[in-house]
Amino acid sequence: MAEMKAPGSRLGPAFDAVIVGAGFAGMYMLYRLRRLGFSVRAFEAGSDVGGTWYWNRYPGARCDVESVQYSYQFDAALEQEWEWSERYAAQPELLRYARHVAERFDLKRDIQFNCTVTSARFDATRGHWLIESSDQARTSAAFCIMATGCLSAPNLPAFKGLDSFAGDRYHTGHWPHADVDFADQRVAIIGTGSSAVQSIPIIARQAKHLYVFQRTPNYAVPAHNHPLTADQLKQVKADYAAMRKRAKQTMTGIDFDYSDKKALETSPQDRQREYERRWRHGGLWFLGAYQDLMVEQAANDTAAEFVRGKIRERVDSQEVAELLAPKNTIGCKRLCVDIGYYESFNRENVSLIDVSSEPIEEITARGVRARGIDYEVDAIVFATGFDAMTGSLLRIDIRGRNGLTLKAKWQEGPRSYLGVAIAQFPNLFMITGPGSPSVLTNMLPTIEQHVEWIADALSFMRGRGIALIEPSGAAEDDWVQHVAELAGHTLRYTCGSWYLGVNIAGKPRVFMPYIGGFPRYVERCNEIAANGYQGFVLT
Ligand code: N01
Repeated sequence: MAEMKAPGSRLGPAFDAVIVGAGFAGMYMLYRLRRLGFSVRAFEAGSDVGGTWYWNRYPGARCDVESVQYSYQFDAALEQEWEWSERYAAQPELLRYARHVAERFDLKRDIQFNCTVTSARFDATRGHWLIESSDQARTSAAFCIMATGCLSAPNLPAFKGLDSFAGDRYHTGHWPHADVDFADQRVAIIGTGSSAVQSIPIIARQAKHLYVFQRTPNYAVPAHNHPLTADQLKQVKADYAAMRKRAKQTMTGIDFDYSDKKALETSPQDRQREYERRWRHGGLWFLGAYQDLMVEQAANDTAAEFVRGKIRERVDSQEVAELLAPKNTIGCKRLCVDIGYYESFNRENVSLIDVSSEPIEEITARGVRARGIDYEVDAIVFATGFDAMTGSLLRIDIRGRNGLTLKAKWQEGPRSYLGVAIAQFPNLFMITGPGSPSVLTNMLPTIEQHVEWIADALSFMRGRGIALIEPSGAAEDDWVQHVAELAGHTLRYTCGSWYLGVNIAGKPRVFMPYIGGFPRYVERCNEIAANGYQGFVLT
């Protein structure tokens, strides 16, 4: 095995910190630690930076948070020089942005690409981490920082006959880098989550025929995407600092107009007007209409019925519209933001196959068999989502004190302190781990907050000669309980979402993200740091 050593480090670990992943989280962590004078190495499975936006190249992939908000804010010059072209940036532009950041801050010299970290083990004798990767390399670091992403372990369900299919097979979360052209092809797409909602309109325009296999319909609101004009960009750039500040005061870290009114205290006419106004504006903003939408089922029903009405208006066949109209709580699963999704089902070359009551029977050499019918296709697109939040961590053999595996520790669900550190795993940090707001917020500010908090902790330790940091078992227990208690007050328990791990066979049913909102979470993190890292054991 190759051993990588940092220059001049004969006794200690090769690096002060190893970062796993070079998406937006890993890139900023690298930048921050390097500026503080730590020696750092990042490992990335892909051949380039970008994380989510490197892997999710499926047709139509784009962000559902407005580009000007889904961007770094740590460097004012970067913010001013980058020009977003559209309200919601598409994947190629987001990837260009990631590459620009990497180049601008000369990050790539400390990133090892095409290198999947396979194991990370805490060596208690030496007090550091031993990290191994797929290319047989082995290194060591005082700190191991997981920037592995929340939605980066694709889920490919074990369909019977999966490997027998003779045509082309794709997963939206692991899309090929070469162009995929579905012209003149018969295509099946399995799943109707955000990835499918974005890709279906485009695949439908290319393919000879598209069969959409839907198990659960999803709510989608229109994006009303548009190019950003020079004037709009100028206004945003003049207001960036204030906008970021406003955003940090909202639950989601997005500068939205969140109403403080309640749907159930508003007349049906006013409610309809407000939903209509938000529908015309477009995007996730729709769910900010009333503060009781995610707490009171009756309030939620009013928004859900409004969207169902819109689906009936947009889809010509009322039979298809009824199948597409979700019956569950709106916002329980992640709300989708669409560009022409429902209208795709008005096309003659698109068929909706309802597999809600009878699961897909099998994948055959020639296609998909469902409800006793063989759908012969040239290609199958699996838009079947991810083993969210814990998948990317548990696919690495992570071992803490006394050889304790993370898999064993998290057997009944993820346990952490602040979603950033884990008892029995000293000097291991997670960026946007389970137990932090992460996927319920705008990922970029959330990432920045974690990175800065971790960097501050490392500086604090260096300044005081502290070698190890890890949460106490009691602090972790309290946090896990707090996260669960908060989640119990929302309607998000009412459906089988990936937030709860329900989409993965055998995964414990635990609501993984922290639902108390970004400001409250940040305040708690800051208090803990200000109190000398309260709840952590420092050695
Ligand atoms: O995955 P999903 P996704 N048989 O888990 C179906 C983010 N994202 O990749 O609901 C048949 O939402 C499954 O059915 P069901 C965003 O946070 C963001 O679309 O389990 N169907 C479901 O329909 C999002 O929430 C953007 O009944 C099966 C689908 O596959 C998250 O990523 C864009 C099945 C999976 O939907 C995940 O989205 C894209 C089976 N055996 C993604 N197994 C933005 O806009 C699964 N399904 C930024």
